[in-house]
Amino acid sequence: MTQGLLITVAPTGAETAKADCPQLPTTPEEIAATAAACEAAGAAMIHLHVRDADHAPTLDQGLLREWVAAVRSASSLVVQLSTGGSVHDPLAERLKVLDAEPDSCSLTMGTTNFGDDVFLNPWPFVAELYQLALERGVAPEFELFDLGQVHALGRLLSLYGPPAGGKVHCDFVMGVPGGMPGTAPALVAGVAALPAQVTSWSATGIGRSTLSVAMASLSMGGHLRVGMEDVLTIARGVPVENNAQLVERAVALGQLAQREPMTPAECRDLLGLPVSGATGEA
Ligand code: KMH
Ligand code: ZN
Repeated sequence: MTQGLLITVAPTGAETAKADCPQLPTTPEEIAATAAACEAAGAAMIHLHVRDADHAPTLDQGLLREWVAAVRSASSLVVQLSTGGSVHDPLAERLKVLDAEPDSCSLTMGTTNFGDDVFLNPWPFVAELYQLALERGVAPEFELFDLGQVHALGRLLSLYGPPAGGKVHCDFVMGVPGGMPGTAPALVAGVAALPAQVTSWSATGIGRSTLSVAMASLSMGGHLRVGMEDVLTIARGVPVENNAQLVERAVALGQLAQREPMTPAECRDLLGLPVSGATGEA
């Protein structure tokens, strides 16, 4: 039996300006259309960063809820809200993201230099966010930007136990200037260091590391995250047209590895979420 392939799409992020990339989805209407197209292409989960009317990153509670509703009305995708936000978002606002009732949330396991900025994730914040996710039944996806964060995940799980559904899913985010490189040896080291409680993992490579990380992940039985949060070119000098194009490429890579895309219901099972819990799912 072949192992299914979870494809998560991260369509927007917090770093790219709409003015620099008009095809970046930054409105509820564009995110709904993106969700539908990416689900049709083979994605099962969406990692969302929300933008305001000026296309700027925001953690406004009303907009978070509006974007979650937009995705749920247009698709069955598992909705993961970013709690990372932008490097400028205060920790207190990042904790409130869970009030918007996503299925899943990102949870970064430590502070990382992020280009010229700092992506702040002090231990007390990580622990509080995890306990909040446990209380709310939100499935965390542990984001791992470097090897130290892989070890921090083991510490978190031994202190507070696994998520409510018993599944531990994490995602290697590689190639960020300041984090681990987007290379096969780095991924091999990261996977070797995963705590025993981890039940599934995916990987994404930023920028030009996207393909090498995707192929390394597939070769090790991992899952994939793709999307315009992480890469804006489909080949050197060729801009991505839309997020579905990146999902289609991930599906094609998976098929070469004899991995068929997971459905959103299969993704819910992978994350330990109730399978019938999502709006829009039978
Ligand atoms: N935008 C980055 C500073 C996450 O979504 O949780 C953080 C980030 C991670 O993208
Ligand atoms: Zn993100």
